[in-house]
Amino acid sequence: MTYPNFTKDHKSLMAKYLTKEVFENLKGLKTKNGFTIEQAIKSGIDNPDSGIGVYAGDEESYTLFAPLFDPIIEEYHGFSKEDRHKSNLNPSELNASNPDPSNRYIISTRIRVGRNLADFPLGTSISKEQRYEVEKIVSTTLESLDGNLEGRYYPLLGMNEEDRLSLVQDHFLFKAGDRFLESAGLNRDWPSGRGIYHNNEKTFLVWINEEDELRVISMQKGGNIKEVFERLVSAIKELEKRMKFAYSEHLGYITSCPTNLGTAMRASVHISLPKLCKNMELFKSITNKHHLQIRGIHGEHSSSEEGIYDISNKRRLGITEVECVQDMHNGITELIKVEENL
Ligand code: ADP
Ligand code: DAR
Repeated sequence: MTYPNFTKDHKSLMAKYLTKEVFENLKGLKTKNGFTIEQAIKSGIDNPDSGIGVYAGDEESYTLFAPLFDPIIEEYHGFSKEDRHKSNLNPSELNASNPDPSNRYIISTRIRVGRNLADFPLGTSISKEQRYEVEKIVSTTLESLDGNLEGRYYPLLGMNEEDRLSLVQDHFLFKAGDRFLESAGLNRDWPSGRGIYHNNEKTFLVWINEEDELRVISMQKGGNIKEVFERLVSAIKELEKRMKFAYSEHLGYITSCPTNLGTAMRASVHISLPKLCKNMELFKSITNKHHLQIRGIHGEHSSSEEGIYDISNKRRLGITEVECVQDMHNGITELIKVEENL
């Protein structure tokens, strides 16, 4: 492999930190799963508009290719190679009364974590057979759950296209064909080995084998952030009794994209801010202050519709799960206060 021919359009952190020297040091290396730097950076080369531009193939990638991953992790998370992640999944430490009890602004709340099985490579380098094994282990474990987590697994293979589109449109299911995931090798053999588990109320859901092997999701209408977090924590605790997830003292939960390391948590609301969205400078000054990210309502790389935005925590590594949700709650509380005073 020769040094990539970056153009002026390649603005990702990978393009910034993959100097010729770093490339020469890494280009001949392979992890025990055979994952190479060439595979890690392919998405960022194919998609110049990538923000990050790199994916790991396994936990070992983060140490073997550290000369590239470390500066990216430091810039995105403000987390140095000497830092150690910490976890706190105790909802009683969350100070989060409903910021919108009359449901004037918050349409829905969703908190998710990514997880990957400890004894398998990540989706970027997993084989078809291993992906099937992950699907079987996870779906069987989920279907053993009871109480408010009880539900059913729906494989994507063979799913009625109308049902699939309706689940995506209603924000329950991942979209298909993401070009960033495609280049990273995360869509190989699509749709086999992929699917969604959910309880009858669709307030507890798990995606299997999309960007990570599990995306564990708690969501509901309205702004009762604490209740959404409590349900997610009880689900995580049930799953951690039954499965071993890839975790490191330094990086926390291991994920395919470095932006999701640590808590692997994204706590978001879909919120309507019709006045504030006309003053994006003020809007962004508040989200920046609370380390929040603004997205469109159909997930990443989508646009907002009718002044409705997806607002979520940006920081995931080096802060705890409680702090991720607290970031989001505090920012949303201030956004609503400013919207009411406009
Ligand atoms: P992820 O949060 O898993 O990283 P995305 O940002 O792509 O992924 O969102 C995945 C799906 O979840 C999208 O359909 C998006 O509309 C939906 N979603 C995200 N946040 C919320 C929310 N607060 N309420 C309802 N749906 C949401
Ligand atoms: N394509 C990646 C996405 C980065 C963060 N989002 C994730 N992991 N879904 C990029 O470099 O933009």
